[in-house]
Amino acid sequence: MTKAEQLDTIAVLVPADFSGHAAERIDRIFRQVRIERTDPALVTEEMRRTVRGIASFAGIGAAMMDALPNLEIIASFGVGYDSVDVSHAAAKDIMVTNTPDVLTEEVADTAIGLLINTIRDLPRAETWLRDGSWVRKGNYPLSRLTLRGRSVGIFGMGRIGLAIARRLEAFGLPVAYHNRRRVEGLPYQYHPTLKGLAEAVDTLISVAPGSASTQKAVNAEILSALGANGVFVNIGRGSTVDETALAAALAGGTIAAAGLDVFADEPNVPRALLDAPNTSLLPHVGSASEHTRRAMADLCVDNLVSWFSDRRPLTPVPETANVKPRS
Ligand code: NAP
Ligand code: 8YV
Repeated sequence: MTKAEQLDTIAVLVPADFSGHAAERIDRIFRQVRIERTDPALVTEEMRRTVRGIASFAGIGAAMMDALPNLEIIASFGVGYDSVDVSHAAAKDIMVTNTPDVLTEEVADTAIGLLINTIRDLPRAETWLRDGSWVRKGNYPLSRLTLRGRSVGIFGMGRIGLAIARRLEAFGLPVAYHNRRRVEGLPYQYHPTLKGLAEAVDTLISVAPGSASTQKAVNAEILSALGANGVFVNIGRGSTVDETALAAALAGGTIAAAGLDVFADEPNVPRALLDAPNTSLLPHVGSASEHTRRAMADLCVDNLVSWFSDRRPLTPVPETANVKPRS
């Protein structure tokens, strides 16, 4: 029997909202089982008996894992896996994989675009042209803020943080960062606390993962430390920000502007952030090009193929890296 014939007997559960390319590949290689959403109440007896893998955009909680006793692997679509209960997965010997590296440069490009949009007001300038204001009212007002002379702090100097830092270097801007651990060999100033970083810079870019340790880390104190000329950009996770404190800081002039690609309760964006004249907002499009989403889809599926054919994952998350295959 060939590997492909063996793989096509393996049931892989795919919730409805998923990448078309990944779903097509799963359908060709495995026995794909579709489900409307990741709700344990929708798990049938047949799924319970047969499903050994999940491929998903959406979060997978403990109850979903418990509903599938033969589940061996969750192939999560995306590098951030805060919506997967990885400690429960590790406790149940379920492998979790993510999609690092293949999206790093795309997300760093988006972060830089969002930074410039926020500081130079380019989306509103384009609206000015398109709605005829240029003809009727003349030139668009000069931007109050500039990237020139800024110093940038990166909260989360990992793969994407480093790709952002390299771009900023080419812009001639000094870069500093905060992680829990200093990264050896980097030419950027390390700050052991986020507050220390915010005090030292006027532009803070967050690309930190969502987790208990980063929950609302960017709060009123951090924004106040950034100062009145401060610009905050978030391309990491909305959960890392106290959005109420951010809206107040923007309204009261504690900081000058914010650019946000991610929000605490997506797709719902707080009214105060939507209405603020000093925000630039994107609907979580950091990695959202066809090119990069295809590469993420391939890595997501390749993890399933590698697990079920060679019994090893390609890109396990650290929390489940030691999970062993069941046979
Ligand atoms: P990564 O390489 O794992 O980098 C994460 C960095 O954050 C690490 O350097 C880590 O360093 C630091 N960190 C983690 N917890 C921290 C804490 N409590 N305090 C301070 N620093 C902390 O991950 P990546 O590939 O760069 O991705 C980063 C995140 O970007 C993802 O998790 C995801 O949430 C987000 N993302 C967003 C989009 C989008 O579309 N907007 C796209 C892709 C990724 P230490 O462990 O030393 O603290
Ligand atoms: C995707 C992301 O939007 O990789 C991540 O962590 O946030 C984004 O690339 C998301 O994963 C799609 O589900």
